[in-house]
This record gives sequence, structure tokens and C-alpha cells, in this order.
Amino acid sequence: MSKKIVYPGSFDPVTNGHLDIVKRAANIFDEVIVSVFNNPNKTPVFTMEERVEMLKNSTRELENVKVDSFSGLTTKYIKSIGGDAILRGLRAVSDFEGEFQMASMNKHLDENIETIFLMTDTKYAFLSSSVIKEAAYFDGDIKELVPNFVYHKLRNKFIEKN
Ligand code: COD
Repeated sequence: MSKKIVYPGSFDPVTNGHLDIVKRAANIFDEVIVSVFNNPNKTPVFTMEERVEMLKNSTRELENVKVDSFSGLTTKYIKSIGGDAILRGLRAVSDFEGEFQMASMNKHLDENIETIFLMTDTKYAFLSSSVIKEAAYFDGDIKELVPNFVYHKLRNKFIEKN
């Protein structure tokens, strides 16, 4: 039976660390859905449309990867699209506590949906959307850390507009 795994996140913006997780999952699962959470309590730097556009552009060569967005509970969303499991990435020990709590809550909400973790590639272990945004804001060199399309979006948002 074909297996569909869902990678939910903020992706504000997608980094090479996220993409490494997506590519590795695409080699294991039949279908990977990268889905951007529409969080009414947070104001992201990039709009939902921009985050989806950046993900679509960055994953366009991966045939079994699709990009989507959702609101509400991750577990309900996954059930509604016929997904099998949640994909998450782990970097440092500090990720563990939050991820363990989230996975346990999701298991409580739907016992049929497992969370599967992939360890970061050590070369991306320090990467997060937050450090990328901060470095980009102060004109730091982040070219190697995000896809080219995202690099230009960040430049456009923070540097070329000022
Ligand atoms: N290497 C490897 N993995 C990485 C890297 C990296 N360099 N950077 C990030 N990651 C991983 C993160 O650890 C995470 O697993 C994933 O990529 C996405 O990261 P973010 O930061 O873009 O997304 P989050 O963590 O903000 O996403 C949170 C959710 C949207 C998944 C969460 O808030 C959620 O499920 N919301 C829906 C409401 C819900 O169902 N709540 C109940 C569950 S508690």
C-alpha cells in the first residue's frame, strides 16, 4: 500500500535544513506532502502565499513531493488528505523536548498517526528559519544555506527595499 507522509511546519522561510529532510523522506516514502501551517496567533515574515511559493520552487524537481497548506489541527488535516504519518526533523537535544511533547499530543489526538523523525545532516544542525532571517536582515552571507530563490526573496524583503 502506498504511504503518504506529511511534513508540517512554519517554513518561514524554507532552509536547506528543511529541504535535506524532505529529500531524504522522498527516498523512503511514496509521497511527501510539505504543508505550511496557517497560524492565526503568529505574524510570519513571509505570507502564506510566499512560503508556499518558496517551497514549490525549491521542491519542483522532486516528483513525489507536493506542497500544501492547512489550518487547525495537524492530525485532522492529515486524516482529511489520507496521510499516514507526520514527518519532523531533529537537530540538537534541545529540539527533543518540544518534539516529544508535540508527538505525544498528536498521538493522543489520533492514535493511528505516528510521528517519524529524521536526524539533521550535521552540516545543517545549526540552521533554523529564525537564524536565517536574523542574518539576512543584517546583510549576513546566507547564500549557501537557503535555495537561490529563497535567498533572493530574503534580499528583496530585507536589503533591497531599504
Ligand atoms: N535540520 C533538520 N530539521 C530541521 C532543521 C534543520 N536544520 N530546521 C528545522 N527543522 C525541522 C524542525 O525541527 C521541525 O521538525 C520542522 O523542520 C519544521 O520546522 P519549522 O520551524 O518550520 O516548523 P514548526 O516547528 O514551527 O511547526 C510547528 C507545527 C506547525 C507543526 C505545529 O505548530 C502544529 O502542528 N500546529 C498545528 C496545530 C496542532 O495540531 N497542534 C497540536 C500539536 S501540539
